[in-house]
Amino acid sequence: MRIVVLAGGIGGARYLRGLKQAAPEAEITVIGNNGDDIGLFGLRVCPDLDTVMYTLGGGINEDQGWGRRDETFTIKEELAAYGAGPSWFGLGDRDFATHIVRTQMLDAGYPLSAVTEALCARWKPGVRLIPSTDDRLETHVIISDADGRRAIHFQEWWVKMHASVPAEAITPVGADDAKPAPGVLEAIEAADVVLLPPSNPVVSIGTILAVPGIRAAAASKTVVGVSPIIGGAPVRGMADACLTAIGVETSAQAVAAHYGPGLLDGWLVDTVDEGVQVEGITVRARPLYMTDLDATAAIARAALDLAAELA
Ligand code: FO1
Repeated sequence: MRIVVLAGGIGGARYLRGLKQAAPEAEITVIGNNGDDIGLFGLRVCPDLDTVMYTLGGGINEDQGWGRRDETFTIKEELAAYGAGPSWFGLGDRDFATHIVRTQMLDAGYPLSAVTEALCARWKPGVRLIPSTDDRLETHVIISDADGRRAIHFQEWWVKMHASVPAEAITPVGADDAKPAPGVLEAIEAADVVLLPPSNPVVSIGTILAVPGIRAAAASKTVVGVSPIIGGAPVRGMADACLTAIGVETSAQAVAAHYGPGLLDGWLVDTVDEGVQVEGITVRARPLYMTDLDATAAIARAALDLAAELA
């Protein structure tokens, strides 16, 4: 079976671990979000691609859900001693090596998709990981605060401000002109099913879908999603702040309606949301907390079962 997954960071990566257990024989292609990518200290940092790669490759800091385990922060401390910012983004020493290799390869002319493949040769995530695009794509957030109305990088809003200032708009800068990375559309065309994990529907999956061609390709397939919202609240992260910014209510029903029946065929909601209905989309209620690997594999299996029914 060929499965394509559109994945953000922590939620996507953990879901993928369950999917690998649920479908060990499947050929899984992961299309990763680039909207969180940021240039720091002259280096290209791709948090969501790295979170998937480290999680599936056994190198993730399990408590945080991002960054490397057994990490040290000597470089960060040394940079701070020079007053070289930003200090609010925690890059560890081991993680720095990934960004150095990535940046060296990008500077040598390799596209991000080839660089990601090279990094994965070390981590062996057991899936094919492709960025949504090789073109520059970054999510920016429009805010108004004491410094006036301005656009800031998504990571500044998310990590530095903890989304405490309301987002007036969230924009995937560069998306309109971006082309899907090589292999993205081909993988979707060849897929038996496209899965949407419980990733952020705005800044993760929404940004992948904003790359021209990806949404249309996925829409022609059987698509099953897992709600990131349980009982009216995000399971983790600050998806509610992102949904509010685009005028979507924080509910399992509203997120499915936002994706729309043109894209989604099936939608898994948690048992507390049993009874939710969305026009044109088949909804099933299952326990959706990814408490451990077996629980996560059961969620992935439920998505595949629903897809098989709807195909
Ligand atoms: N998230 C934080 O909350 N604080 C950090 O300092 C931080 C550093 C960081 C470094 C590398 C990396 O790959 C991810 C990192 N993240 C950090 C997570 C990341 O900012 C976001 O959670 C994701 O981009 C959202 O998917």
